[in-house]
Amino acid sequence: MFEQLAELQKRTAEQIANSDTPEKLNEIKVALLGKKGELTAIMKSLKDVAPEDRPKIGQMINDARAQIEKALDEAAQNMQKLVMEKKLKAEVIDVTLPSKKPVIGHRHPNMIALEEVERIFIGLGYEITEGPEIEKDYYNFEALNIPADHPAKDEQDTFYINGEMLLRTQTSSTQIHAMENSKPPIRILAPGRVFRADEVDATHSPSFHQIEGLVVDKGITFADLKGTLAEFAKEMFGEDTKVKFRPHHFPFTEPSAEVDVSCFKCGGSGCRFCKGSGWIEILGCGMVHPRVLEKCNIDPNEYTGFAFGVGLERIALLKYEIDDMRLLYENDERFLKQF
Ligand code: 2U9
Repeated sequence: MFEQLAELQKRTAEQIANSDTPEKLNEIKVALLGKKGELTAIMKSLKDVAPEDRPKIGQMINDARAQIEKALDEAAQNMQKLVMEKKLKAEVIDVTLPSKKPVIGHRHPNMIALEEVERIFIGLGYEITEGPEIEKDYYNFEALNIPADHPAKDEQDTFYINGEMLLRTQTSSTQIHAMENSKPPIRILAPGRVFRADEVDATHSPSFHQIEGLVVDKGITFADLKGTLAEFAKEMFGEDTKVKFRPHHFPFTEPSAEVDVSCFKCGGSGCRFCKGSGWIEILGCGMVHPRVLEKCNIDPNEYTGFAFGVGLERIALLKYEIDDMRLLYENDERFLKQF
């Protein structure tokens, strides 16, 4: 028995020394101390030993078992230490290396242009108002004096959600809410996203942004509108910029006009930028139609108002000399960082 145990201890020590994974150590442990293990079998055979020899042999088996368990534990600990050392070496961090520079984003040309327009009108005493992108037909069309048979109401031009709700085609609905909820004097600027069922090309997109202005008070005339937009054009495009009003038609304003600014590239003499005409069309405007005031419970005999609308992308394209609107929607950092 003594020799058997000594041989077992020697063999196990060799096996432990040759193990290089925790799994192998576990295999050795099971083979010795498991239910059907070699040492377990020796312990079971103790009952066949003569009673007077049992304490001594029992002690020997227990010593051998303790020694093997200790050797297995030590080997496992060493192995863990080695694994940890290897891991730490592989993950060594050089704190003296320079860090990666974070990529800083850029303000979008739309945003730069919007903030510039807002700055100008805030300076003229306007408040910025925003409204919902999903609107009732009433706020987008009916309250703006756009009749049921108007071509803009066609499903080819407007995204309808159902019979009553739609994606707004202009931010004017925001101003209708403002007129319903407050009394004149009103002086507001309504920027926001609008939607039209347009195909994408260099100058069209199904979703773009508008900035609309509205002033309602006693004694507001077309002269106030002209003065306001002349001032805006000078601040936005340069002190020498002139404005030209051409008669136009909108259902929500009467009279209505389209406004050109003198070309800020050539000063009006004609160039590639203004297609030789010396003028660039930038916005639409007019005196708020009396029917629109009436629908908002504002007496058109007591109050008058003017309104204007401008496409934000159009301003950004002109001001930053961008020739394709699609560039404004791609968010390519190489494009954006130029502004
Ligand atoms: C109310 C009454 C009237 C806003 C106006 C325009 C003229 C106009 C276009 C510019 C380019 C739309 O983005 S665009 O395609 N807009 O020409 N907008 S007057 O008139 C209003 C607004 C609110 C209550």
